[in-house]
Amino acid sequence: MKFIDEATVIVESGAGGNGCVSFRREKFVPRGGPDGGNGGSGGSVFLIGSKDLETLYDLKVKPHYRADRGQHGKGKNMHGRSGQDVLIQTPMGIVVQDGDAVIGEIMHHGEMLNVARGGRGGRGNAHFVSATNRAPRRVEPGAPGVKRKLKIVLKLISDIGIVGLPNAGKSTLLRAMTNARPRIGRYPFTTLSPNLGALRDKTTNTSIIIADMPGIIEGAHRGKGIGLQFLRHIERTNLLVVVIDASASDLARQYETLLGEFAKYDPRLLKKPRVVVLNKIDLLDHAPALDVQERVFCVSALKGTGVDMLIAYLQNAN
Ligand SMILES: Nc1nc2c(ncn2[C@@H]2O[C@H](COP(=O)(O)OP(=O)(O)OP(=O)(O)O)[C@@H](O)[C@H]2O)c(=O)[nH]1
Ligand SMILES: [Mg+2]
Repeated sequence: MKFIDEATVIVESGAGGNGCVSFRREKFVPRGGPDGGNGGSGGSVFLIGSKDLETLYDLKVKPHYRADRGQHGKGKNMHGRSGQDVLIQTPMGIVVQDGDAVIGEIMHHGEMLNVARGGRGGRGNAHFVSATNRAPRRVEPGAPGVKRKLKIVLKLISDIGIVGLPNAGKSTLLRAMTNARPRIGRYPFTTLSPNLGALRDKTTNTSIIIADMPGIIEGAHRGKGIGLQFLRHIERTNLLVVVIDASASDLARQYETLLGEFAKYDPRLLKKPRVVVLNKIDLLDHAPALDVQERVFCVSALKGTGVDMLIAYLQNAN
């Protein structure tokens, strides 16, 4: 299925039903009192988090949602039926915006967010009886529903993000560390959308979720390549694993290019803890060197060399 991480949906809540003007009419009760019921409230539209969904694909193909209106109140003190709510299932880890304003997030399974509140039902004339007015003709109309255009953005929830230039061996590293089986290729941009893998810790019986990102190239922050649209997914990670192809030339420049893109996209990314992985050491006959402040691991994701040490570090860091 296509990985869709952004969708626009139009949601519309139902209007409330009108209150009713009515007076009791019975054969031997000449002037029965007012008995107009209240209108029912309009249905609301809710988003609800589901652990079974991974993309916004469903919202992309069905972007319109509308809840029913409330029924009008009736005589004999009958209140109108409320309109049914509409529940839209979404993946977890979404941010919901109306224009530029963030109106909420859904982070957990079953978490609900009311994105279009149903209109209140109007009160019927029975409600307005008072000592001075025993036969009110006053009623309220139902409140209108609201219509909103929402932008929904999916940000993967992962603990660790693997980032790097194209072809550095990010997916191979994810494969070496987790149960995930992402595609691996000798050419750049093999990975077109993030791959998630779980790194299980058998002693504590917990998992760390690791996301392997598409390659980032110079100019990504301006939309070059495909890395940019996925940079936001790493906003939420606790730690970045920066993979560098140690068999290529100029490791320092690879590293600077990446950090430069982070800085231009969102400087907060640079504040995240990170480690550097010099990959493909099986192709070298000398130990690679990169002079940086961060912790550096030399590995061969393909052969598995050095991967255990990296795993131990990540498990302790999380
Ligand atoms: N010799 C060697 N080759 C490796 C190693 N890790 C990855 N490769 C190779 O490098 C190429 C790219 O690997 P990928 O894991 O697809 O790289 P990536 O960083 O995910 O690439 P994109 O998704 O395109 O950005 C493949 O041909 C891999 O087999 C390694 O440790 N040693
Ligand atoms: Mg890849």
